[in-house]
This record gives sequence, C-alpha cells and structure tokens, in this order.
Amino acid sequence: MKYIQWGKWLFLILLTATNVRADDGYRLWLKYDLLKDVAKRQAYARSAQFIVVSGNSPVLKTAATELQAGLQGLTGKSVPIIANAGNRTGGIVLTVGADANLVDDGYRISKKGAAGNLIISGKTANGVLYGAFALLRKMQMLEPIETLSLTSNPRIRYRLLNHWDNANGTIERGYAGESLWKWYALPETIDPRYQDYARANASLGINGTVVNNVNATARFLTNEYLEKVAALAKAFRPYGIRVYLSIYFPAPKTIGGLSTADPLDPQVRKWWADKTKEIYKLIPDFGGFLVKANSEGEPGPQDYGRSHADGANMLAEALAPYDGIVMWRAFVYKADPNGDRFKAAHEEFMPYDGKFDKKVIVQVKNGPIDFQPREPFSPLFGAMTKTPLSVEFQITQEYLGFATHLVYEAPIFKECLEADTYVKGKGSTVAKVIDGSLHQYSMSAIAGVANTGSDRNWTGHPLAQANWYAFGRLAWDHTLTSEAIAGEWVKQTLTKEPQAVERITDMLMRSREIYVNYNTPLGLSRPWTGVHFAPEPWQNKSSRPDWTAIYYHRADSVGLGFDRTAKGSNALAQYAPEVRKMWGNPATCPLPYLLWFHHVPWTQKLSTGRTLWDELCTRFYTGADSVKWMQQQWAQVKPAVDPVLFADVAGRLETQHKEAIWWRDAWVLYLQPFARQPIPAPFKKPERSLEDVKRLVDIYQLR
Ligand code: GCW
Repeated sequence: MKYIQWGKWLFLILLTATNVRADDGYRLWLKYDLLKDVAKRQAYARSAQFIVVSGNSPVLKTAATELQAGLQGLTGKSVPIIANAGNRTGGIVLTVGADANLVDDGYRISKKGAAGNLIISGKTANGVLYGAFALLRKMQMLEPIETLSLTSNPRIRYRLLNHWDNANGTIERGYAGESLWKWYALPETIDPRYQDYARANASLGINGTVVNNVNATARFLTNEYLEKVAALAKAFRPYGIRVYLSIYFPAPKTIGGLSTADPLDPQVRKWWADKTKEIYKLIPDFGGFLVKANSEGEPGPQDYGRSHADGANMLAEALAPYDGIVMWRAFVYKADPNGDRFKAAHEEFMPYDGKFDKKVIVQVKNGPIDFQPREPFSPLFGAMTKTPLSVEFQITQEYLGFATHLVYEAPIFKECLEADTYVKGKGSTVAKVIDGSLHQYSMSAIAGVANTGSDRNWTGHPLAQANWYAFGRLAWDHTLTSEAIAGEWVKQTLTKEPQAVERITDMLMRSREIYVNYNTPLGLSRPWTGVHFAPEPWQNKSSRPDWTAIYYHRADSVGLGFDRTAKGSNALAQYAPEVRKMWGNPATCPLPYLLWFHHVPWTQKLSTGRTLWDELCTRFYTGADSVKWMQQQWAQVKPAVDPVLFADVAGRLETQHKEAIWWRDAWVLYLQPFARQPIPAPFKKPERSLEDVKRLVDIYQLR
C-alpha cells in the first residue's frame, strides 16, 4: 500500500519536472520557447548567427537584446551582439537611416543576395524595434525568413492604450486585478513588470500610454506624482513608449490656488503653461493630455460658459513649445428626458468643427452610446470633417461579461473601422477618417481602454490577451483580418498544433456573435447604470432617465426598440444620406442594427422569415446553446494546450454558459408579457420565474 502511494507521488513529481510546466500566462505572446521543428530551428540559426548594432540609442539596444533573447530561445543557440559585421555574413544588421518608403515608425526587412545579412532598417530607432519584433513574430509562426523582404508602415501615428487606473490602485472597469502601477512605491521602486508591460506593447507597435483614469484627480499633476510618472516614463522609454496623462480640468483651482479654472482666464492659461513646462522638465518626451470634461459629472469649460474648443485650445497653447498633443474626448451627454443620448456627441461637437487648435485631436468612442456589444459607428466619424478624429475602443470587457465571458474583440473593432460613413462618397470608411487619409491629416490616433491588471496573466481571462494583441495589431495596420490576427496570437501563445489552432481560432471568431445573441441581439443595448454585468431589463429607476434600462429598449405592448427615424428622435439625420436611407427603412436596415433605429412590432416578419418575437427567442436560445459548443471545442484542444491554462478557460466557459442562460431567461421572461406570444418550438420555457432571476441579480448587487 505504502509503495503504491510512493509510486504515485514519484510519478507526479516526475511528470511535473519533465512534461508539465504550468503556463501562468505571464509571458503573453512573447514566449520564445525552443522550437520543436529542428529543421526550422537550424534554418533560423543559420540566418541569425550574430546581431550587428552600432550607436548608443537605447531603443536600438532594446531591439538588439530582444532579438538576441528571442533567437536564443527559439533556436537554442547563443547569438552575439557585435558592433561591426566586417565581412561576415549570415547575421542580422540593425540600422537607422533615411528611407523614402518609410514613415517615422515604419521598418523594412530585406536581404541582399542569398549569402548576405538580413537587414532590419528603420527611419527611427522605434522602427527598427518594431522590425525586430516582426521578425521574431515570423519565426514564432514558423514562417521562412531566409528570403524575407517586406516594408511595413503604421497607418496611424499615435497608437495608445488608455488606462482607467486610479491613484489608490483600483481600475475603473478593470477585471484583472489591481493597477499595474504601484504609485506608493514609485519613484524609488521600479517593479520589473513595468518593463514587461512596455515590451509587450512595443511588440505590437503601441507607442504611447495614458497611465491614469479619465475620471482624473489633480493629484497626478502635483510635483510629487509627476516624479512617479517620470519614473514610469523612464522604464517605458527604451521600448519607444511615451507617457500621457489624463487631467482634471479644475486643477488650477484644486492644486494651483486659483479661484477659477476658466480656460479664457490669463492666470489659468499661465498656470497650465507653467505646469506643462514642469512636466517636460521631468519627462522630456511627454506625450500630452487626455481630457474627459463636462461628461458624467466631470467638470469642464462649460462650467464657465466656455466651449470644448476653448478648453482644448488652452491646453494646446500650453503644449505649443513641445511635441505633445491634446486628446479631447467626445463622450458627453446630458440628462435630458426629451433628448436622445445617441445624438449628444454630435450635437455638442459639430458646432466646433474646424475650431480646434492643430495640436488637438477629438477622441470619439466607436459607437454613439457606450461600448455596447454592438453599436453602429458614431455619426461624428462621418460629420466632423475639419477636425482630426481618433477612435476609442474598449478592450476591457465592461459590457462583455468582464473577465468571465469569452469575447474576441477584433471583429468589433473591424466592424467600426470598415463601416462606410459616405462622407466623401462610397468608400469613406471610419478607418480612412481616423488614419488621416480621407481628409489628409498628418495627425492620427487610436486608443484602446486597457484590459490589463496585476493578475499574473495580465488580463484575467487567459484568452482575453488576444484582445490586447488584436488592438495593437489593428492600431498598426487596420487592414489585417480578425482571423489572421487570431491565428497569429494562438500560434504564439497557446499552441502550434494545426488542428488546435484552427479550433481555437474558430471559437474566437464566433465568440462575439454568440455573446451578442444571448446578451443584446438585433440591436438591443444595455448601458444602464450599475456594474454592467447582470441582466436588468426591468430597471426603471435612476437619478436620470438615460441611466435606466427602459430608456434604451423601449419595450411596450406594440413592440421593441428605439425609434430614431424622423418619426422618432431623428438621430439618423446625423448620418450621410446613403446611410440614413439604408438604416432608416426597417426593411433594409441590417438586422444587427434593427432595434437601434426602429420600434418594431412584435409580430413583424423579419428578413429571416420569423416574427420579431420568434427571432429574438431564437437568438437568445441559440446564443446560450452556442456557449456549450465553445465548451466542446475547448475540450477537444486539451492535449494541445497547457493543462493549467486549459482548466482555467474550461472553468470560465462553464460559468459563461450558466450566465448566458441567465441573460436569456431574464430577457425572455421580462419581454414575454409585452409580446404576449408563446416561446416558439423547439425552445423550452425557462424553468425559473422572472422573480427568481431578479432575486439572483439582487444577490449579485448586494453590498
Ligand atoms: O463606459 C462608461 C463607464 C465609465 C467610464 C465612462 C467614460 C471612465 O461606465 O466607467 O468612465 O464610460 O468612458 O468616460
């Protein structure tokens, strides 16, 4: 008996020591484990016998050391870094120089002759760093590098993460632990994780980060905190990442001792100019300011009878001597019982189109409301033609099931980027608006609200790393497909086994639609107040009408959905005539957007041949069932992925299934008394009552 027990232990210990090394997800997509394919390994080693780099640029040095570490990991061979190739061949040369085909951060990888060196060149050191990471990516994906010849330029200039991180270490809408920034310990203690954060971003081409929440405190502008921010900037700098700050608009009052924060007051302007000077002294490559003003209770220029343009231009003036920019958010809406929140940003910003300083970029959320599982593109993209606009996506899953539900977001980003605004005729996509090509702006930006936190695996849900990855890749090149990006990520992060890659990619690709089906199908939305997790379509009480659920879905005895045609709020008038025409007619409006624009009768036949009610039920039920399908897919990849990671994801999928049924039941049971229709076959009536579901929601919200 005793021997059997010992034998079991010994077996377990051996298993742990040899095969099974738990993957805690920390290394993200930058694993660089020894390649199993020996021929590939040798081929790579032959092309990478040494790395040549000269000069003292810290970013270039980073490129060389990253390449060195990556190559050694992948090939198992040590690769020296040398200053001069002499007449040696078979190595990699990193070089910065003029190149008419490159923009600032772009890179070129090329080889002169079969026996020559592989040259990674950039116009700037950042470009070389991105080229080095691109080469490593190719190798991680087992692609040939011997004859590589490619030129790659970022389509967007400012590629930023926005952190909604607070001074006390919490993260607004963060689901992966605490903030990565240890404010208390800074500037003296530098967590090594700051560097790992920077390299992950640099590997994607992200070149900036806003480190604090847009619901900002003036504390970050005090000298004490600026020293801490400067320490972060120093840690990120060798990876080509610049630091930006969210500002609290009344800071001149709260920390400056002034009696006003009026942007037209000379003393206030001087205060910002002085503060900006102080910042640049500490952080010479400071990126600039991000501002949430006169939005959701945040103060702003309107408190002094001034406009968004007045506020933004004041900050631009302060930044004028430096290479920094102002990102002014268009996420504004007032508590107007007769208004339509959908229209608010357009109403408030259009009067100022063309009135912003050239250092200002207006940052617009992808949709008109608030990061819903599916929204039509914000009408501002097709309207503000005289102001550079950037798009703000949300990587963190505020409305997408937090860190529990699997939702691969590249299709959400792409849907917006590829949407046609028609502002300059057919083909005027949102992507072309924000990359500056449509209206010929040199200033272009894209922002993603980060999903990172102190969890060991960075993102809570292990597969949510794919969303950080996808944002970065699309920020560099929005023409990449969601599927290609998913495949890249899976191969670098989870497994190279072809069938498993295919299965996981397929899961990722379907996950968003599955979520929408059980959560908000056919253009439903749910931006009501609260934690944004639990279903609460019945919620009808709040301090303001646009923070209730009934404001959005408008269920009544006739039908469901928000009428935004000329008969309703007429929000459609904010779009170009071509868009208005297509979306304004319920017969031609794409089903995914239907209830965004129309109040549709319950018995109305849709293009699927089903009535609205039957179609809704079909989506709620098949959506919840499809989570089972994802569970089955995942079960099949078990032999190909790390066992600890496998179990983690399997557990989350199980919870997701339970909660998908919860969402389904909540909607169906709540809507049925309005629709007065039976649940169509083959679907079965929920086993619980609406009261049961409500009770469950109450429990989740207990304090
Ligand atoms: O999505 C909403 C969130 C708020 C957020 C706000 C914004 C940072 O619920 O938590 O505040 O948007 O984007 O400003």
